[in-house]
Amino acid sequence: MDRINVLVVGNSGVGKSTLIEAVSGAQIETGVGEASTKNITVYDSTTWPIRFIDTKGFEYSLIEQIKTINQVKKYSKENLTSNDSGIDAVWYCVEGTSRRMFYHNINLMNKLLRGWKNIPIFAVITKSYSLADEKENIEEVSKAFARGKAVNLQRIIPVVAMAYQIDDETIVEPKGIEELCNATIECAPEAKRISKENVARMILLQKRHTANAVNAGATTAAVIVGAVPIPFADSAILVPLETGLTKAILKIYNVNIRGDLVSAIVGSAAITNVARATLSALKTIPNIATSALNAVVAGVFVAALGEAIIALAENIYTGKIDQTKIEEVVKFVESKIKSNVVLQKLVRYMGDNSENLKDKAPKEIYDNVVKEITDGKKEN
Ligand SMILES: Nc1nc2c(ncn2[C@@H]2O[C@H](COP(=O)(O)OP(=O)(O)O)[C@@H](O)[C@H]2O)c(=O)[nH]1
Ligand SMILES: [Mg+2]
Repeated sequence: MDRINVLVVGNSGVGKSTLIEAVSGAQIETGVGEASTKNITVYDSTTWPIRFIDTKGFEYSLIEQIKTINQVKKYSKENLTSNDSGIDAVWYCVEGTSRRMFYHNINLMNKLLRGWKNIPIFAVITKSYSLADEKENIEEVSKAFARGKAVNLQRIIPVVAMAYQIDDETIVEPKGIEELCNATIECAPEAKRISKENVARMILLQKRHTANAVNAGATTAAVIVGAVPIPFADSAILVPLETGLTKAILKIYNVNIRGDLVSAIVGSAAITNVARATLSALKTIPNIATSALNAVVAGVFVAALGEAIIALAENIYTGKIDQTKIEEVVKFVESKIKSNVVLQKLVRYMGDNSENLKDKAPKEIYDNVVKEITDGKKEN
């Protein structure tokens, strides 16, 4: 099937680039001419049949806005042929935290895209961190469209493209991306040819991509938290982070979290003992500061937990594991963590390389360890 060409517009800073990067497999398309496309960046997703045209200059300067539109037109004419304009849909991005600007911004986008009649429009409310504001935001966007000239508005979708950390234990998990991509491909006439199985596969890949991004963020945080000079395995220092991470991943997979599921996992002695045992084994390694060892174990352990939770969530999502059987769930997570390659090979690797690693910062040691161990895995 041909790609669906989606033009992404909205003020600078609303989160257009973050949104596109949050789409699974979205990679910058190379070979797009330089000077004449300074205000646009093109991405193809390898998961979704979508090509994104990311734009700059949609605010303040009218000249930049017109330049951008002209670049889009030129690019479309030369590269996209699916219909007259080449553009199959537009994502209008407005920021969830600036409701007062909705009408002004939507009106502006309508004016700038006036040439493209009847093009399907998706209103994206970016940075929709506040659930309390969601309903009113949707209503206000809807009113803003009603007040202007009629356009082909398809859907209004609140989105969080990247996890947003409110406090130690509260992460606003990403949401809305697969809904937005799915609705977008559905509006294309060719969509009829995509099988249900393929759509389900895209959605699962998207969830996995989103969950991995959340895990990467939590892992970086764990390395920082772990570097404090308290032996973390003996304290509760990582619990808030692990709790937030576990909840966020389960939510991405629409798992309805039952009361004690998360605390049963995070508080499981069998699971905590894996981290503790790793840390004791590492204590015998010379050269590297205890705080750096703590930091690396914290990072590796949280990453392993995150990967285990992703595996768990996928199994629950696809109906292979029953989340109400808490004992079974905890056993599954425990076995996944124990079979984590990085965690298994960490002690040996650090021992063999302590001389090279000793002067590096914790995050650098962590990145090095993960890279070397996982590269080794591919060769074996
Ligand atoms: N945590 C979080 N930050 C976001 C999100 N969307 C945008 N941002 C932040 O907002 C800023 C502007 O985003 P960017 O994508 O560059 O906006 P653009 O100018 O429209 O492309 C960046 O610092 C982003 O990290 C989101 O969903 N979650
Ligand atoms: Mg940008």
